[in-house]
Amino acid sequence: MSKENGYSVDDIKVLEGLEAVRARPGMYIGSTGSRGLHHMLWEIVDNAVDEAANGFATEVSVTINKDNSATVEDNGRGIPVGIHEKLHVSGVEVVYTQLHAGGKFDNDSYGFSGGLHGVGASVVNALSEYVEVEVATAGKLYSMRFHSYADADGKIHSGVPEKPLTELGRTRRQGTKVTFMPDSRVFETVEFNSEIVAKRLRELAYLNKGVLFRFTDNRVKGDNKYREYKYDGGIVDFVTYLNGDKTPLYASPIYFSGTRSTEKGMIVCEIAIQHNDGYTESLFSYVNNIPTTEGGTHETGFKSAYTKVMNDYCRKIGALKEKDASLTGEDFREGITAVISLKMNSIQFEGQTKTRLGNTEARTAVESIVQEELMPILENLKNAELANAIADKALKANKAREAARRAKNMAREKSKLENAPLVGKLSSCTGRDPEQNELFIVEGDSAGGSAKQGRDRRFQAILPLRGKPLNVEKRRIEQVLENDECRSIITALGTGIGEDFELKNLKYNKVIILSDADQDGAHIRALLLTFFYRYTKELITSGHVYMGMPPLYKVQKGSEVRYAYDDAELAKITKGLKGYTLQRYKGLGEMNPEQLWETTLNPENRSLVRVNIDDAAYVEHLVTLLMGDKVANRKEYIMEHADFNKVDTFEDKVKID
Ligand code: 28G
Repeated sequence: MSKENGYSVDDIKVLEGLEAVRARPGMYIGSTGSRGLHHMLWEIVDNAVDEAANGFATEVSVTINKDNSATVEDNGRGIPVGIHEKLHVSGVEVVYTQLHAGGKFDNDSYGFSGGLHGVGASVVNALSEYVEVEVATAGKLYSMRFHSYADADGKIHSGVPEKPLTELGRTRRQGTKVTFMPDSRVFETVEFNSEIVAKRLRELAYLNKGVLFRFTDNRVKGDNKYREYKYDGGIVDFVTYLNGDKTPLYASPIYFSGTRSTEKGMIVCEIAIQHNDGYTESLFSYVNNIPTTEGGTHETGFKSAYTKVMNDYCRKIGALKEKDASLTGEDFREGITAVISLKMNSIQFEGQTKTRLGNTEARTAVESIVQEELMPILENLKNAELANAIADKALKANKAREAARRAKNMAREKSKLENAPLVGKLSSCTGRDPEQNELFIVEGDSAGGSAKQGRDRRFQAILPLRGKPLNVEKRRIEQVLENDECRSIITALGTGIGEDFELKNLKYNKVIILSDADQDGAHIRALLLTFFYRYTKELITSGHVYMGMPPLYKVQKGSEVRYAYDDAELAKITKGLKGYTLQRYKGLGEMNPEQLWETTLNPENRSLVRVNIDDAAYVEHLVTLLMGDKVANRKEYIMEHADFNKVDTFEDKVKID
């Protein structure tokens, strides 16, 4: 291959580099599952977004093609087509074959708008069956193709140029277009999920104001295949959207930004804030467009400076008197919806999922930007209404908490809870190994009864729920603790909730929600997930929460019984089958204990869906949509998604068992 296309010397090293990616894909893209597959797409999209962030492109288009390959296009300058001085190959080839030092998942330097793009392109090339790159620049169109193939010995050569960059002719376009086919020898799945792609593109559109993102899914027929996202208000629009189903306390979000130069380079910070009349804190932070779900120094900096500025303001307007104690950060963040977006160099990620920012210079920079920018906004007479609404809300929050006394009460309440005998609801299992044990939270007493009889009591515990669990969205923690259904869940889990949550005390490896496949069941599921999301988030992020999938149909012919979990499966089972009876299950209660065991409880046959918070912003939105004030919205949503089992709201559609 080297001789054939005139490549030899320099390339050998390059190819070895790409083969290292093949050998350990996880190091470079995190995993070879659905996440890793999508990461490939994000790598290419990032390059296009960088080009836009640098001010050279205004549009980024993503297309999922019929054959599951993906095409990304931008209208930027185009990857350089000139010959590289030292490597003697085109810029395109350099970008797609030179492995940047270290993998993204084992080192900590991500670029920031400053020309680092191309970092992940070679990784994508290494893990693709083929990559086609088209560059339109200075009136000319160029193209180049790379492929991965197995040689006679079965050895795989990755990301090999088929021939050098070729000039195809004249064009009036400008920019870069890349099509790649993820290699099915690498990935467990090669099917892109259009909801995941759409969500991410929408998020990128909010984070990169004014850039038009187009998304086409050519696997879909009809008018559903095309969407576009463009937000001229950037993160202000993002906050408005997040508050969309809530009642904001003032008309439009507060927005400010600033830059600080540090020893390690520039830090650019943008912040948008708007309070609503609820009690929860929704803070979403990003660094270089990457969500920092676990927070970090930038969030710490924001919180401390925000609390200080707000207290100063309250004193200035006399809402706090000299003798009054300052309000806490939590008081000021009750009902807050805020987005923080940072751009900086050499970012360091820490934490369990490597989504916490570690750079200390980010804390100082954000603190100083908030201190400098926020006070003038509050003091501007045009904003008096807004500033007073925030002060008022915090004072109320503080009062409601009744500071020390409430804290004491709560401590007492909690220890009561921990020692509370179980009031006959939970049927615990006999095994004492949390690793093996499973907790089923079952809708309704009758299904609960069947589950109790049908389960394997050695490792399966059953907690039946009477009626609907509390909607925790609109409650303070004290009320949650007073609610019987919530209390029995908390007691059963053993972890505690909120700030006291301790994953190591979890008594069950799997917490499985079992509800009917109808609207009521969907509602109960949403209520429970909201509860877990608000008070035991780590339970979800660490992958312990599942949804049980009861079958929808029973097909019986003579003594042979088969179960179908969806319509497709039913069609498969009944194809060519004659003289059978079909029963549609309307609820779990219709199954007897044996059937329930066989279809829903038995790890050998059942199918579980793991609940996963991939996109906290989206879940937040959805939880609000389903739980918040605006009942009309909620109805609409549920009606639209009558097939709630399949809505990928919280779940990754992975079959676990
Ligand atoms: C469509 C799919 C994804 C891209 C560019 C533009 C330039 C570039 C890309 O340069 C080499 C290394 C660091 C500067 C830069 C063009 C400067 C001048 C570019 C993309 C040179 C990479 N003219 N557009 N890479 N850098 N779009 N979209 O990949 O020093 S990648």
